[in-house]
Amino acid sequence: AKAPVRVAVTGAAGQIGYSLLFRIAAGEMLGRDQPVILQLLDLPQAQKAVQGVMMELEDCAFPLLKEMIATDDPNVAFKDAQVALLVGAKPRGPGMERKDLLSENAKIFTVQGAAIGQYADPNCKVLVVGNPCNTNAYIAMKTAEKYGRVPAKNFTAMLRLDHNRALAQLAKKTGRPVDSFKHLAVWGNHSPTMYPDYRFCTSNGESVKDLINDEAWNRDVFIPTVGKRGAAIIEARGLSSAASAANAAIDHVRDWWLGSNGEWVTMGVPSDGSYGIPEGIVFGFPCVCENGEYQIVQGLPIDEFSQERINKTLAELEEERNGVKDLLR
Ligand code: NAX
Repeated sequence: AKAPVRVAVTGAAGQIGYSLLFRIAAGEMLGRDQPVILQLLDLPQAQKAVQGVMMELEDCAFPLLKEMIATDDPNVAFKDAQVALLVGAKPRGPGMERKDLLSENAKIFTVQGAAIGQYADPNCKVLVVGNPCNTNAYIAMKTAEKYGRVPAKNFTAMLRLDHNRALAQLAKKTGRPVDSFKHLAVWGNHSPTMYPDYRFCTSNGESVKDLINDEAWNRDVFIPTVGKRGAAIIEARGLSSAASAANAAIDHVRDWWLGSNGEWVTMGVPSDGSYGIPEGIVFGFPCVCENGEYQIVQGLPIDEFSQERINKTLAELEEERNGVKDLLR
């Protein structure tokens, strides 16, 4: 039997946590033959709720769930973790400016980045879900870097929900099954500036761009619908996306861990300079995963329209990075 993998999850008492933990314990993330140990982090005031979630996990009698711990100490939660899902974050409160949100979260992600950098498994794969996820991942990466153990490339942010949302819109538009689409990309920040890009997308070998053949729909319907989907869910549900976010987190880590079988998946990863994105900026790129590593898909032509979109989402990320510069000294 395989040795259990330690999976740290932060924000374990939150709504995404409630959709996520049961699926991890059921083997949907790391494989149906992979035992797991859950290391759950949440704030002191949420510990009682975490205990409740653990009681329910216990009551599922999952064969793969070997052990669980709950803690409010990041150094304990990330100890020897091979996968870390950073879901917990400070939500934007009433009257809070974007820059307050950034700096409040910067504090959380410097602490957690330091804990990962010192105590996690040196190959720990980190996925940041908590918003603003690209910049939070950047902060955790930069902080962890100081300890020289966990490589910068292991710090990723979740663009997969945007990728899945884009797939769903394409399926609706064309009437084709969602799993017929290959080679979709979402570039940039997990924010309304992201650029979902179906120029390279195929369905059963046919060009989706040719099938749709409607640039106005791309510009005026598709891109804004995907970009504003999070807000539309809040408007309808009175709560932000949770089950679909948990599902995307499972997809992201599963493909990274087990491989994407040659298929493109969107991941927010620290740029290596690809497509002119400055090194280190955590940016949504089309990636292919194999043997536990991701590679950014190279050599895609970027036309003028796409370059404008990429520049816009990049400018936002550079502004976010500048906003937290002083905290990273
Ligand atoms: P909830 O407010 O339901 O839960 C958050 C949990 O995190 C709470 O239990 C809270 O006590 C905990 N927490 C807060 N600060 C913490 C810290 N420093 N350490 C450990 N735990 C901490 O939020 P939920 O709906 O679960 O969303 C979590 C995060 O995901 C939010 O930041 C949200 O914006 C973000 N999202 C990101 C998405 C993406 O695609 N990247 C989509 C969904 C979601 O909006």
